[in-house]
Amino acid sequence: MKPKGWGQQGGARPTVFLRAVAVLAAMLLVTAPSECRSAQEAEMEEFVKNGDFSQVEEGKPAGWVTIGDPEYVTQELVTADEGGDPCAKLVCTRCEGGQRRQYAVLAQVGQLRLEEGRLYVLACRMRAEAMDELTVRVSIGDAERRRSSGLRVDLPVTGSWSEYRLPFAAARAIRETGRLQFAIAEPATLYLDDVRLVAIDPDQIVFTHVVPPGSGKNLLPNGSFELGKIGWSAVGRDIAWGNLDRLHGRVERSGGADGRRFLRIPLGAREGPTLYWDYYDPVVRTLRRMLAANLGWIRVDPGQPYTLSCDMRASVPGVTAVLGVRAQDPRGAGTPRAQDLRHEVRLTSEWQRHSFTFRP
Ligand SMILES: [Ca+2]
Repeated sequence: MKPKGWGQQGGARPTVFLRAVAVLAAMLLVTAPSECRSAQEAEMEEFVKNGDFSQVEEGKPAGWVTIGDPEYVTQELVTADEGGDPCAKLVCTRCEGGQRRQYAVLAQVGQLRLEEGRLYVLACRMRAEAMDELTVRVSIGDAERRRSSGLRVDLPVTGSWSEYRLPFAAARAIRETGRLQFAIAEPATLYLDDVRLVAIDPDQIVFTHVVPPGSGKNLLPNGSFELGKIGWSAVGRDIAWGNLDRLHGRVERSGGADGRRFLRIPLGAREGPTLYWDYYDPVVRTLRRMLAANLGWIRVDPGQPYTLSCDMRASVPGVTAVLGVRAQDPRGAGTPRAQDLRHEVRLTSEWQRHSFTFRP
């Protein structure tokens, strides 16, 4: 989440105080598609041929091919045996840069049949050897028209087998010219197995990582920070990159507008949070805006009015803050209700109630 205007005005060194009975950034509507699972998924239609790589033709996986520019890429696809279980092994020994970034690609062409707007899950297992970037680009698209199906993601891989599960809504229909591909951009070895692409029924989706409803009217737990930082984060979900993977600032024990405690986020100059990041180039950057977001999705009724409100004040009058919610829809990104809703406010040095009414 990238809230706009959440930071300082001018060159002063303000401190933003945030006292939320609601929040600064709430995550709304039931679901993160990557966190959902369909009970009947296993019974759904399969679209990938020889996804378990049990069919072998002349030492190579049947139904699978390699794609790449031979001027820049040298690669070979074979069937490997991992403890009695056959899998695909893509060995890339040369991957040189041309005008464009070059890839060694393991692909299945012409088997897929996707309907526009329908929900699918692509699942597979992967591991890699001698890979520096530890990244595999997985995508489904129309190769002839060079258009994505809506699935195009860089997945982290390691030397050990990992399972992957990628729910997505098809952005367009995919027919005979469709291509499912796993691409690497360096000399390395990729192992792939148990590739499955199934259609899922939105009505069968069970959502997880949901905030359970409380006894009161407020849908946000610990909105007053009386329990400290419990239930809060910097980006609204658990992440494993950068040094700002948790809620910045501290919970003060007295002086709150509701109860005793409140969240204080220092921003600006030396007091501000610093992002350290090393992918690809080393970055040390003082941040001038910072987010406090609740953990977990909150179930809401689409189209109904909801109000996000909180008490805020700043050490310097005129500081801009933003109240916001992120809405998600079971059908995934790109649907009308999957959106970020923002409301910008100006703070004074006194506690003041700010509210934002919206219809998700
Ligand atoms: Ca297998």
